[in-house]
Amino acid sequence: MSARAAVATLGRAAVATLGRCEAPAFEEDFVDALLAGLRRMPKSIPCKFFYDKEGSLLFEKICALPEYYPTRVELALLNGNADAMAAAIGPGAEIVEFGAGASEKIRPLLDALESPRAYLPIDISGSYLRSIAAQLQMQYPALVIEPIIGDFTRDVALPPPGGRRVGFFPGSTIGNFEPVEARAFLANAARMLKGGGLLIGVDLVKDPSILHAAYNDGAGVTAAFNKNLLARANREAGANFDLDQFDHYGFYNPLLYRIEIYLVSRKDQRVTVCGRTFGFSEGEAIHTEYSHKYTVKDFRSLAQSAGFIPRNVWCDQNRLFSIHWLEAP
Ligand code: AVJ
Repeated sequence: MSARAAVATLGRAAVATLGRCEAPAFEEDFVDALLAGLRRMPKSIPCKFFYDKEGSLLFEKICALPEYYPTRVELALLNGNADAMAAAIGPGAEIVEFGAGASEKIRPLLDALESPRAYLPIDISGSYLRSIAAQLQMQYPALVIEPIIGDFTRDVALPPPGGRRVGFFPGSTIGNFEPVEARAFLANAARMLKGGGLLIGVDLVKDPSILHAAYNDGAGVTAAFNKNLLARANREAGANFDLDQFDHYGFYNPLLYRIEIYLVSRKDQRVTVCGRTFGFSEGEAIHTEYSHKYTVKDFRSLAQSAGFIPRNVWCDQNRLFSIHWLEAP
């Protein structure tokens, strides 16, 4: 039963106390996922819920942090190799971006591509996406821009293709999936992009201390980004998390090639979410994110096993980050 259905069956009095659980369609998703995740053992909250308005702004701050190299290095790769990437993609492509965010990274490509047919940014953050798309349209008046509000980790309804369809999936967001899920996502993308391909950014395996610093910045922005999940629960799910009683904890697990991120309870405590009480023991963790890292070789074989033909790879000199061009046969 969904949280909203539960509220409906509890009747008037309950609705008054659970008022904030009566959320519009997109937040209802969050409330349901939050309740389900807190009932699980270990407790967890899916990382896609980081990106409400506050979270999207905090993520933009992360991208500007000295310790967080992925955004800077990937943008430099896109700027420095846009012509070669555009040549690989070919003329008349219809570009679909998965999780477009601020749509910053598509710009060097849009400038280099030969007569792109359309740009379809998909993002979960609706109002943000609309304003970004409107801004981009003013700068690219001739380009067909069709923003699609949706969750690309599920099936998104796309309009029928207007030509060769090419996916753009920067940021190493693929790293949020566990490898089995990453392969399923890629296999689905390969079907959807048949006859075209996928340009995808992938963060690389490297010295664990560099990875550790990237997710434990000195200014505490990553901690605030992580804790925003609890702040969001307070805003949208009638929760009463005390943000000072949870700590951000992130580390690199070198056996599984991934950053693991948690919120750890500082004490035994009870928290109310949407009228239900959840107990947290001292030291108990809520899992909030994985960020998997790959070697170039391992990512190419993953892509191949999902039905792509791996073609070009672009890497920076320090081998911090990679961008792969995968053909979808
Ligand atoms: C947007 C998923 C690529 O995994 O590096 C940054 C998210 N989390 N700092 C990443 C994130 C903490 C980011 N991705």
